[in-house]
Amino acid sequence: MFGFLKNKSDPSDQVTEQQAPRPAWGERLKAGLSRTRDTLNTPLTELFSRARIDGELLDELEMTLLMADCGVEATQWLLAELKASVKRDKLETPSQLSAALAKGLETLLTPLEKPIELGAHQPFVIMIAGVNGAGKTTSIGKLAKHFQSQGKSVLLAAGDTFRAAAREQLTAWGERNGITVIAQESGDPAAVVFDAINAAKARKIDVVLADTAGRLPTQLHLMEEIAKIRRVIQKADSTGPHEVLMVLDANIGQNAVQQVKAFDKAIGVTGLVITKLDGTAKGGVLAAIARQCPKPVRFIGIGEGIDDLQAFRASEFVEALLGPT
Ligand SMILES: Nc1nc2c(ncn2[C@@H]2O[C@H](COP(=O)(O)OP(=O)(O)O)[C@@H](O)[C@H]2O)c(=O)[nH]1
Ligand SMILES: [Mg+2]
Repeated sequence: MFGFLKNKSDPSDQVTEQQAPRPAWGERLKAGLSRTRDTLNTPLTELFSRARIDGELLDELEMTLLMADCGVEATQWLLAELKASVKRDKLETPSQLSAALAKGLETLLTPLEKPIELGAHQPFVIMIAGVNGAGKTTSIGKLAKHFQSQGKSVLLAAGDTFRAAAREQLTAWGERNGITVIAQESGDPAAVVFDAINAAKARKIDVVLADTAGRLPTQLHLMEEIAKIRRVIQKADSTGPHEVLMVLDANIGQNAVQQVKAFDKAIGVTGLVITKLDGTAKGGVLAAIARQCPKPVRFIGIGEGIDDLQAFRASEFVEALLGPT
């Protein structure tokens, strides 16, 4: 259930790891986004091969964008851009619209492209939040490796104190990868995170990644608990947390907007990780986020492997979604 965090005695993992080198990120992104890509491209190919641009074509284009979970607001925005572009650039054939759509989507998504910048603080404290199963713990493992590869030292706070198994798994994984994991038998996640920040200060660690248990925005006591974790981080380091990273499973589509708003209200979300873009047809949710709850998309996840999480780049994303095969 944990992908690379799985118990290493599972031989299937090791076999795949030792096989032929994996394709480059761009290729894997395209493959990962294939379900959203198909949802868009099958109708778009037909639309863009028509003889002329008319109202019917634009209506069908609208439906197609909605099917990929772009949401009403982003879809209206994209259509308005396209209509303006038809006039301004004197587009005549539907095939010319194709490039205009890609350009519009890139314009929409580019403001979300704001990579995380460490360095201003040491330790740089990153608090992770989200609902159960969104991919928080897995993403923490991937992020730890990502920061290590940039020469940063990393410490993990096992702040999901609800599941003992999760804590043990994280600790074992940390040991194998030379990453300190601060965990406690006690049930108080705020105390774990407080200890972790102090340990990181004492050891001059660059980045603290604080895991938290999953919770729904409707579980008010749990939302209050996570707000408390944030306050305790601030007590341990008055400049922190330096990033409040919300992890979202792309499969929830439009629900992402309400979730981001609710977590933002409770803990002040500063960045997003969108996981499981592989295997969902709802990749358009990034467009909805761009219009309805714009927060920097720091990373996107396209699989369970340790290197299946990378920084979000709008042009690369649009190319993988709408570019030639
Ligand atoms: N396909 C796919 N699975 C993922 C991705 N990220 C996480 N997962 C899987 O989602 C499941 C839940 O992840 P976990 O990190 O335990 O979620 P948490 O409850 O938020 O900590 C695990 O099986 C992960 O391997 C992703 O980008 N793609
Ligand atoms: Mg977890």
